[in-house]
Amino acid sequence: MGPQAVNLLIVRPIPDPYGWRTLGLNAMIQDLKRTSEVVLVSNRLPVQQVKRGRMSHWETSPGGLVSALRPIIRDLSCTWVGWTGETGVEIAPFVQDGIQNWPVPLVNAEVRGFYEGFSNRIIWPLYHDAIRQPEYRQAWWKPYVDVNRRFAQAASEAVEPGGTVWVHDYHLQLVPSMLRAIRPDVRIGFFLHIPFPPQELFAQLPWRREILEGLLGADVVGFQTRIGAKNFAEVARRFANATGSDEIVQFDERSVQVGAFPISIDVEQFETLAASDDVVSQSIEFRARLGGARKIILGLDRLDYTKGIDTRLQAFRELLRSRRIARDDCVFVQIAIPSREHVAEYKELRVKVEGLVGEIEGEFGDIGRTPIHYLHRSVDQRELVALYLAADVMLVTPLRDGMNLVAKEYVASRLNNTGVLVLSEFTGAAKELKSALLVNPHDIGALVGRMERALRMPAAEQAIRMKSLRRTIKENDVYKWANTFFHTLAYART
Ligand code: ADQ
Repeated sequence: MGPQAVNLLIVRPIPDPYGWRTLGLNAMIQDLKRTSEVVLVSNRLPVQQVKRGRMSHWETSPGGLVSALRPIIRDLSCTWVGWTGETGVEIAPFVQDGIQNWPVPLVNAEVRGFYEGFSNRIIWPLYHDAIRQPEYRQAWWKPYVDVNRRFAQAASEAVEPGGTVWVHDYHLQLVPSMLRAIRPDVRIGFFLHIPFPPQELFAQLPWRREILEGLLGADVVGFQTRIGAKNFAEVARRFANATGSDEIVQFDERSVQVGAFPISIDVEQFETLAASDDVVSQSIEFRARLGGARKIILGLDRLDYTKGIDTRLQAFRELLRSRRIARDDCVFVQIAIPSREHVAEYKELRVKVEGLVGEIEGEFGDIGRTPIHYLHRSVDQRELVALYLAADVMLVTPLRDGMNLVAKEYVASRLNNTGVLVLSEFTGAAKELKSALLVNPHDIGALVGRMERALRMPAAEQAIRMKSLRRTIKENDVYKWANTFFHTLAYART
């Protein structure tokens, strides 16, 4: 997946959301677009732009979705529709690693209304149990509709007659019905990566009927868990006049198949990395740098209030205060990847987390020895696996999470069946990874107890649990996930 030259890159400022259409470049761009049998649509494209001086090129972003889909789409003509992450620039479609990338332009005002506003301050908190109060601001609805329409339009131009379009995630819930209105000939799938909330919460959404009608434009609507699928079917019947069962919902004289498709990871890829010499030696070095015999507890997340990083830190402080584990016997490493830094709740969370880290250091640190290491940055994949190998205990304690891939990545990396996964009951992953030490992350006392138990767990029990976890993830890797979804979509009764 090395860098490749861009086929054509046109980057120029655009004066307004639609102004680019008048720039006179449209005819040239049209010539370069080819239609595809399969079109994937997600908020972000699977590529990132790497700039060196005045030159720039695209690289495929590391990530489960691209690697999961590549074997399936390899022999098909495939297009990916999405935003590049840059505003105010127009970029023509280009091919990278055999996939045609079809950029959808956004301007700053849209990023504020569609992305930071409607998607991340209404849908994200509401769908995660409303653990932060959603801000139902009317002004964010229009940009959400407008941007969804632009994505639907792009998908409709990209797909071949009778082709398949797979739409991803909460930013694009209106795309299925908008696309169906333009292209009734295509098969449309939708997959939600985050939880779908129960009726009592979803009912709050001022645009609940419109969102449901948007999703019901798909032939298959997929969720991470059975409960998410059931919640959706219930609200579709209650608020959108749909009928039918939890599995086949009837709407607008069509059948919509609803189901659970728990996402996973490329298990083999993690196993290969975990067995490679450089990763193993880096993990040994991490261990030595962290204090040799000390047990290592690891947390690794996007810095997001759903991930329970603050309560996890409070629990670690309680554990040290209680002296149930001596401060010299363990060390906590928290890696937090920066995320949505323009959104107020995320700024507040950073202040809170960094405050707690400081308090723990102040209370339990010593000259030359700290009980906690906190990194506010991303790590590359080899470093990531080296950390998983070094960690005796992995703490995955979100207050709510659609799936949580970190838990699966840790398990995939533990080739020698050692290590303990402490996993929140409120993750999708907990439905599958039943041999983990499950915990209610809202209960700090329970978290403290689980941490202690994990740190003291005998090797024999670790091995039994880890073997069972590894069996589970090997049976359902990301290839199976993508295959199952495509298969369901291909055979859906419509
Ligand atoms: P996320 O909320 O981003 O995903 P998660 O499933 O844990 O959560 O995936 C995070 C990914 O980022 C993992 O692959 C992890 O390795 C990586 N990562 C995290 N911190 C990192 C760091 N500091 N440096 C480098 N990499 C880091 C959303 C939903 C989840 C759902 C996924 C997939 O919120 O519930 O599991 O999509 O559907």
